[in-house]
Amino acid sequence: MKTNRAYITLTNTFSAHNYHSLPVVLTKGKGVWVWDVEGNKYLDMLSAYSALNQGHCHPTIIKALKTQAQRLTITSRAFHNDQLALFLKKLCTVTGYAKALPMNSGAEAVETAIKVARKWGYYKKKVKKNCAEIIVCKNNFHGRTTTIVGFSSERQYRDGFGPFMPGYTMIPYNNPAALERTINKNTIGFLVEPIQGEGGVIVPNKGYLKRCYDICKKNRVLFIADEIQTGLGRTGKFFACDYEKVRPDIVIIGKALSGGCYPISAILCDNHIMNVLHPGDHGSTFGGNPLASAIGSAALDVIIREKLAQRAYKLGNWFMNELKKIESPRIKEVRGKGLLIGLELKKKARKYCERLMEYGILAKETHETVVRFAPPLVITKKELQWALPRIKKVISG
Ligand code: IF1
Repeated sequence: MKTNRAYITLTNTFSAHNYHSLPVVLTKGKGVWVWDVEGNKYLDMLSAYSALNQGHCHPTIIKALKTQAQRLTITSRAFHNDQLALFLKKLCTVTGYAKALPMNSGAEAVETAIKVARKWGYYKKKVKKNCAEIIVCKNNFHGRTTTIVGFSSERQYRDGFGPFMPGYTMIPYNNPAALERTINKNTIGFLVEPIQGEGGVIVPNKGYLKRCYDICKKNRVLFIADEIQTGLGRTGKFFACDYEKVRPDIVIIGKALSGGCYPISAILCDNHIMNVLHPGDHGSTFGGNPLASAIGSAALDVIIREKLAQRAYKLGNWFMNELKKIESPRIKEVRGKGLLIGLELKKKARKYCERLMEYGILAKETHETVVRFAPPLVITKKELQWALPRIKKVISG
């Protein structure tokens, strides 16, 4: 049997050094638990950045995967397949949108939303050719393509990757007045995360999304919500925008849309927007393939059948309150919604994540000082109760 160390050395030899992973090599997962190659067991409190809302290897999703994998995996969109329609119908029925466009990664879905919004801007809003502008927020995270990092405010994400795409204007997050001030006749969209995940689990003021939405409506600007991390139950509602009864013009989803079993993403919008696309305008070899569609269908079933949003709401509120009770001069703030929780420390969080690992809890720091707690939504109160004293010990010990 190889050790964690042996695999890590091998990875360092053959992999690009674009990650600073915690020193653990996982080999098996079930529900909220994972095991490393040396047989140690851990509680997964990261959930692959919310891709695993349904937990590791959910039997319903794995069954759909196996069944479909033996029948038909991909046709390309040159031909139809018998799984896509059912998946998209389910997705549209559950979310209340008229149409969905499937892609693979989150970043690709963000790019798709940008393309659809721009085309809507030129053909419907009649913005002058090549002048469309999209407003984004400071401290955003929408993915890693050259277009997307071009409108990031994080120096490391941009450095060395220019030149960048024009057509983006950055405003501060959580500031509706800035949005109102910045919109001009060429503005076609406002792209926003309902809660900034990578930004450090930043929860905007109550009413922020609604006010921004109203400003967008007034100015005929598309309100585009990146719910890739916050959507599909994570924050205690199906979409985080539901808290403010905001129905975005375009919703972007990914991650848990497959329950972590396959890269599946999508954008959702109504006909008057989606219909700007015509054959040949956009596509993807793997997007909407039958294997992905069968998996996506099953992953949605699990979210609904197991009431994962409601679970996240109840357990998240309880767990966050428990975390707030921890008395330690090291803690700056505990914040979040549902089971997307950030514990901000006054110093660097990496060391604490390493210590949590020693206590059997996997969590990952974000923005240097924030420990993110985002376990699979299938977690039980008992399992959270198991984690609490360990977290307390690491944070205050
Ligand atoms: C990595 C972070 C989380 C996202 C939102 C789009 C995407 C993401 C709101 C792109 C992706 C991932 C990327 C992943 C780590 C993870 C992450 F720490 F980097 F920021 F979740 F918080 N919109 N977030 O959160 O989706 O193309 O990756 O499928 O290692 O870069 P993708």
